[in-house]
Amino acid sequence: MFKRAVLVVGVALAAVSFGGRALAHDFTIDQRCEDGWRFLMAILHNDPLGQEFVPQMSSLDVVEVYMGIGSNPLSSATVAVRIRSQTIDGPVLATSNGVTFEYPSPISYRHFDFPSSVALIPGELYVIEVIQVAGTGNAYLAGTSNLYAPGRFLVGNQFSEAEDLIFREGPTLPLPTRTSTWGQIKALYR
Ligand SMILES: [Ca+2]
Repeated sequence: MFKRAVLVVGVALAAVSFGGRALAHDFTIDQRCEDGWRFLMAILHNDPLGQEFVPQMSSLDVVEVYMGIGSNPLSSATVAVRIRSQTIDGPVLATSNGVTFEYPSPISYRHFDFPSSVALIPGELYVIEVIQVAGTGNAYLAGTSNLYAPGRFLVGNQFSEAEDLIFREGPTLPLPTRTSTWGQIKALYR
């Protein structure tokens, strides 16, 4: 029991020390479009911006999008991700925690967590909408050619069959479970 209590305290301290920053963690990737970027799209000047996807799993906890922030050294941008049903103006099923990026934040996979697990119906169409909720920095999304067949890239209420955003999404990995025999437990206290 003591060992377990120490472990829990350690995790709590680690969480506090990261403050409000998004802490990337492992998750199971369900849908993905991964590539080097071929175009960049500033959120503030092109919204709404999104990407259709068709999950094969029944929930998601994480969306990662390939993005960065340019502009000037004094700028920052707070960005969040919405999950919508069917279309870019469809019902909002969930909104992720906001993540603030300070200049310079080079293009890389940026991690967005949701306050609670988002229930999805496998095979249905959903949209990842990326929004800039605060800051004047130029947060931009990175995309590529049409490498994700199940969905389209959405920009300014239009869609593109020729391009996709670079993204990945899925549920958090289940915690590994360990089975202990009574003999192993007794051995800890000898
Ligand atoms: Ca596509």
